[in-house]
Amino acid sequence: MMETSEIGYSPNEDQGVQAFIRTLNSLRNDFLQKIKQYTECLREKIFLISISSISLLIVLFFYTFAIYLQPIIFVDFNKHVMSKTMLKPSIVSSIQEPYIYSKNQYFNRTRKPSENVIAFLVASFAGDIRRAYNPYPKLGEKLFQLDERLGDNKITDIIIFHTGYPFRADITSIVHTTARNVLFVNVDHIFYKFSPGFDPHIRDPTWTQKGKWHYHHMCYFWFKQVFELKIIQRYRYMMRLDDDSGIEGKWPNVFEIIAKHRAVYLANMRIVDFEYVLPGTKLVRNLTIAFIKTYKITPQNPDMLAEVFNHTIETPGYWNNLEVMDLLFLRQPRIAEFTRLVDESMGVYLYRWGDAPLRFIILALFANATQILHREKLGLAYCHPC
Ligand SMILES: Nc1nc2c(ncn2[C@@H]2O[C@H](COP(=O)(O)OP(=O)(O)O)[C@@H](O)[C@H]2O)c(=O)[nH]1
Ligand SMILES: [Mg+2]
Repeated sequence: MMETSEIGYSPNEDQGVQAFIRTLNSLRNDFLQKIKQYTECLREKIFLISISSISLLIVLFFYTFAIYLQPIIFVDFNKHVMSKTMLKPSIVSSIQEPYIYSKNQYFNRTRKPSENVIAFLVASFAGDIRRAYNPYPKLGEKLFQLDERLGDNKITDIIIFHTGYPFRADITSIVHTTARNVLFVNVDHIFYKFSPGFDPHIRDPTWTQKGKWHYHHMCYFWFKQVFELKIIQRYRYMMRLDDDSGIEGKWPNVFEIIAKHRAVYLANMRIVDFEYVLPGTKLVRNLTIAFIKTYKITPQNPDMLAEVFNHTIETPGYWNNLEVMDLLFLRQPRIAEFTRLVDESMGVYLYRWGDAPLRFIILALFANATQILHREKLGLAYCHPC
């Protein structure tokens, strides 16, 4: 038998093996070359993907902070203005006010809320104010007058914001007085709050009515807190009427008039707060300037704004014991920012900045002349005190 190894030494086969090895080598080189190219290509891709991801993360990071962080202005009243950032507060509460009682509940019926609302604020006969009185009998008269005098077909809901609680007899009397739905909304959980950082013990107010800080709480309520209540989010226009104010003669449906004119506010007559009566009133000007500069606001009503700055001792306002407001307009973010700034300055409690001059400034900044209707020009009569 022949040995296999002997056959392998034929010269032809040797050449074949070498050719085979060459092919193998060239295949290996090709393969390595391709792997190298592929790795380089992959490295480039990974590099690009990393760059894109990092950019995306950076964009996301700043976007998130743009939403949650924003400038806050510190106004020291020596006219020094600084900017800083802090968390944005939520304007619209998602928590229903804890104690609400409605005429619908009283009669055990359901009825949809109206489009607009008429709101009162009253204290209860509780003795927590210097001259405690029962506001409900007089309020009943006002509601009766509204049914008689306001041409809205008696469909607009009434909200009575109250501290303390009406007695059962007061509720019964009110719900039988008017054809409208009435909601009694207790506001004890917010009414007695102060601007953050304000210390009510160590300071005395520049103005007192009813109780040490009661008037300030009232201003704070109508300037800021009322717009944060969940119950008013369902309404478009809100008429505010104080319990010592009333409409006289026949009034048309003012809500419809505002809507028709695309207005945002029905103003009562103009009044002024005097610096010598309320020291610190005019400091609101520094805050307004700081706000305009920081937020690059173009005032919509320059003439009106000039009125805020043109008098040495007077700060103007519309006497808002009667007013009709577009709630959508007043809840816009820029106005919420202004409100936040006023809150942080503590001006309502330090200097008794009233809700009337503050509202006037907001209107001067954000509403043009055609968006403000005037009660007197519409020939609508009213009384206060009455
Ligand atoms: N719950 C409550 N309501 C108040 C208080 N002070 C004023 N109000 C209400 O806020 C509205 C305006 O008050 P008012 O004393 O007439 O203010 P003025 O006309 O600016 O002097 C009225 O409807 C009052 O019933 C208070 O301390 N507590
Ligand atoms: Mg009054």
